[in-house]
Amino acid sequence: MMLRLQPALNEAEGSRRLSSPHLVRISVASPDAAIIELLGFSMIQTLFGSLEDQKRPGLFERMKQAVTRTRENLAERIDEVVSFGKEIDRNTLDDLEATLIGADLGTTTTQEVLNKLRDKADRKQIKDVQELKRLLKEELLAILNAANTQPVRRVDGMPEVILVVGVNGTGKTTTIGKLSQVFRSEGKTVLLCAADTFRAAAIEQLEIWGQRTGTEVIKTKPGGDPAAVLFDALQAATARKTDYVIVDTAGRLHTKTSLMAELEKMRRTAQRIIPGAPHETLLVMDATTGQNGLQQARLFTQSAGVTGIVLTKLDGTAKGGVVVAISRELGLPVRFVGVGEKVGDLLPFDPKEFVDSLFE
Ligand SMILES: Nc1nc2c(ncn2[C@@H]2O[C@H](COP(=O)(O)OP(=O)(O)OP(=O)(O)O)[C@@H](O)[C@H]2O)c(=O)[nH]1
Ligand SMILES: [Mg+2]
Repeated sequence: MMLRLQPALNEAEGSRRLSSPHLVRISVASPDAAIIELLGFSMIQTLFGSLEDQKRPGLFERMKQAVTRTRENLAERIDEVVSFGKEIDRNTLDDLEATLIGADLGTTTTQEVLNKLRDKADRKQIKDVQELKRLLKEELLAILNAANTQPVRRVDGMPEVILVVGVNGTGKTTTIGKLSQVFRSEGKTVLLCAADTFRAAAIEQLEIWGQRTGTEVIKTKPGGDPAAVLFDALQAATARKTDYVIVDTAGRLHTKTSLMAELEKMRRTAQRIIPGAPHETLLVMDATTGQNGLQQARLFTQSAGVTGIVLTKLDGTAKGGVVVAISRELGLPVRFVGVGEKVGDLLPFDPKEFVDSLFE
């Protein structure tokens, strides 16, 4: 039996990926297993997902893995600061300050959290280090839950438009590739729009992600008008009743004013073609840049109508506490986190799961 395998279609995230359609011959060797001979290599795969898939840890485990260094930096330091069995008073909490700042919670957020804890310590409500951690988790969770803007609801039958913005190098294009994979694996249709026309390489990079995830890319010539290519993409998406359009944008800050004007023009264009668009404007932030990244992010939140955050490179940092600082200081929810460079390395952000993963 010969089959054509479409890359990435109906694949659970992170499973074996093919970069282009492959002809395969399947001979069923047992009721639930098939030997798949791919041109060039062969592998054994069950009919209902690869062996690799079955071994994949759940989302919580993946989050835990991604924040390993942050956890070491936070929860384990707390154990060092607060000796076992010792009653927690104001002085102990003063020692905690450096730990929280070290995990990149930021000074404002750290002070806010510590003030709440000091009140409790004064009333002798923190018996031991376990209690302290539980209260700290509660405070962090409350901050994360307070930021809960929702995307604009799409009109039925019209595409949902997601504009992806952020400083260059933060991971916009990579995130778009991963996001496309998430939607495609849910059976949705997606169009990518290459509106970062400033660098020729930017368009090519998006096209590679398009091939990887089996998603069409609407593009123009390098140097073309980003709003014009957005116009084309939205017209195509409307005609085809595509579920999602994800728009890549440029991120250079040295042309800050023109970049913001460019984004504004794109928003107006989107609005003219699709009611409510862009429904979601995701600001991509690099977790490794910590508080500096937060400063730069403010420029976008002030003028680009951001509705949610994607925090990338959480896998490479001990300062994952910046998630809390972002939510608190930008007042915006983190929607996804990037935990690696591969197509399956995007996790939906769940505040409770995140806080638990920092302490368990
Ligand atoms: N470890 C890790 N690396 C990531 C993650 N997300 C993106 N990267 C890497 O970060 C680098 C920059 O990513 P891009 O997607 O090109 O960033 P960009 O924002 O589109 O950059 P410009 O187009 O220059 O504005 C690449 O090497 C990515 O592989 C992540 O979650 N974890
Ligand atoms: Mg890019």
